[in-house]
Amino acid sequence: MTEISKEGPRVNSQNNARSKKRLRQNDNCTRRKEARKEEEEEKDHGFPRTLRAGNGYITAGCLQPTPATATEATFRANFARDGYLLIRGHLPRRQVKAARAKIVEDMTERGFVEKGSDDTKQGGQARISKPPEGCKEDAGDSPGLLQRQDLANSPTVRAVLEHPKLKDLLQILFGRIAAQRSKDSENDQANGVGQTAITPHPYKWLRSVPPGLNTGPHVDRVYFPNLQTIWIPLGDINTSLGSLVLVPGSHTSEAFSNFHATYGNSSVGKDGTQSGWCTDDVSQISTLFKIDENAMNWVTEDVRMGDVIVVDNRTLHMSATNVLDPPTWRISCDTRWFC
Ligand SMILES: O=C(O)CCC(=O)C(=O)O
Repeated sequence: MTEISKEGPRVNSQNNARSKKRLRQNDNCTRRKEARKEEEEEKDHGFPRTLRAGNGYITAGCLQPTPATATEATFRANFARDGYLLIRGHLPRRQVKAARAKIVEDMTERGFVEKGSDDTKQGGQARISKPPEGCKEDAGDSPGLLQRQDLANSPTVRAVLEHPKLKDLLQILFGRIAAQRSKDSENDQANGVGQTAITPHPYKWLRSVPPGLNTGPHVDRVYFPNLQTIWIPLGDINTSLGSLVLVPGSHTSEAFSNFHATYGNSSVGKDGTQSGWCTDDVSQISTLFKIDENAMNWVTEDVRMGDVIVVDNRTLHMSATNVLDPPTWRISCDTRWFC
């Protein structure tokens, strides 16, 4: 009796402990599964996506960021392999927000942004207050930021566009080449061995892109053979607002040899806005330049203030058309650098 009464509770407590353990294991397993699912979703987050690009549509995969904590060797290796580097949070977000606020304040004063729509802290965006009908990015009926070098060079904005961390990054990617060039050049010898000529181009391609517009497919080399580009989102820009889209590996891939020997080797204009696109019809690129369809892998990503994308000047890229509703300005800047 005693045995039973003693044994009974012991068996029960063992059973309880076992079932609690099982529950805990189940819980852990469910949590692990959920975490894995979240990770998967985070990895894919809606990619591939169908995006409008000018007159056509493309299917785009996901641009792969290189962690800001990666080694210099990894930065160089990824850039050499892919022809781009996306680095999240490379610039202080607070500073980029301040630059954006300065630009949006100017646009609001001039009646281009709906007052109060751009509270970035609340996830707001610069809503368009003037109809963007037929509005050209650089014309009189738009904020014409490309012509606003005064704004680009205002201390708050310039602090971002010429942030020392941008130069540091280019130093990692191009420093050795620049140092070699400097060593080779008699004129630059005075700078001393190891000094480099990495300097920002004084002109800033500050853009306010209205709905319906994008930048067509091109490589920067045809405009600027001696410059390299760092594209800086001056707002949180998702693919619907018109983020940068590019083809990884297109800078060196054998599949693009005809493209580089023809279009890529031309010198098409200096304004860097519209002229010089390799075509107006994205669906025609592979046919026009005899590029294997399998090599035409467009990728893009939602980017945030603080992120930067370095683009090799031979990499095929464009921006997605701004299709965000309600109508919103996409604000960004291409900075160019002598490297
Ligand atoms: O922001 C854009 O629309 C295009 C940027 C671009 O093509 C570049 O930076 O070279």
